[in-house]
Amino acid sequence: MGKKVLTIQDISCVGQCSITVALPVISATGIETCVLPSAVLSTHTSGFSGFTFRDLTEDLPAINAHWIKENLKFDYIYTGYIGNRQQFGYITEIMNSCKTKDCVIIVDPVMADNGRFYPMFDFEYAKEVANLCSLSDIIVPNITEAAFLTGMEYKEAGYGKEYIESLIYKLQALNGKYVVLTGVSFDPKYLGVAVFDGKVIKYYFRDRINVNFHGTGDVFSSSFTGALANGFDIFEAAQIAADYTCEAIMHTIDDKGHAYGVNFEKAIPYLIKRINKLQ
Ligand code: PXL
Repeated sequence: MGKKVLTIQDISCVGQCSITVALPVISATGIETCVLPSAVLSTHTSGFSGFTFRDLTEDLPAINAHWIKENLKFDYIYTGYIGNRQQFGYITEIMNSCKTKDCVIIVDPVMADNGRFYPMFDFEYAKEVANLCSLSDIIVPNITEAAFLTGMEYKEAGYGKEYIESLIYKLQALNGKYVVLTGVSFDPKYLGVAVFDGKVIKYYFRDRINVNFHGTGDVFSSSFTGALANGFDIFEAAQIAADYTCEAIMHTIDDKGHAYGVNFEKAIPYLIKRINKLQ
């Protein structure tokens, strides 16, 4: 039977993030993708004001009970934006009841960027996210999230390997397994990822594209999950995800007024070629 991914995050109706990215991107890699929406928002919460927020916490126990009855299991469980502290207990139950024996759990601890929490989140919320990370096989944070999860200082720039590697070792203390840290930059000209496979830390850098778009973390984590589910190892999957995210950004820089997300759709043919080793 083919591999199945379950992704748990919100539906932001408009905004090119969370499920509206994860579902098309992972599906495009040829992997069956199931969704568990944590909430439905009219837009995402960064750069829009007055968004609606329908919390779906109450639906989770019944969904879990049904999946248990149907004996539904997932080979990969990938979590992103959750949005409500009460949900973490239910999500843990769902993970425990719906994972296959070899299930890979990928936690993107979506809660912050550029040194700040997203609206509605704080260090109490971060504690719940840290608990969820402890159940994961792979944690995929940006540097702000890594700092908030570990209690280390957030540094925007001017740091060296020592800072990045102590963030990584502290994160790895949470799950005892693997860490993929995004947004790493030792030289302003380059931006990349640091990947810890439990043995060594490897880096992959691309030329920095000097524009800031929302939603690139979700594009990265979704394509990373898709690549892993296609049998690439954690470092190869991180390289594919970084390259795909750059392609998506490249398709967005000339699209004026489109800072709320990236045109990841235009780069899907590139992702498919990479997954099939045609490029
Ligand atoms: O891209 C992460 C994300 C996902 N979902 C919602 C968000 C954000 C980031 O702000 O607001 C609702």
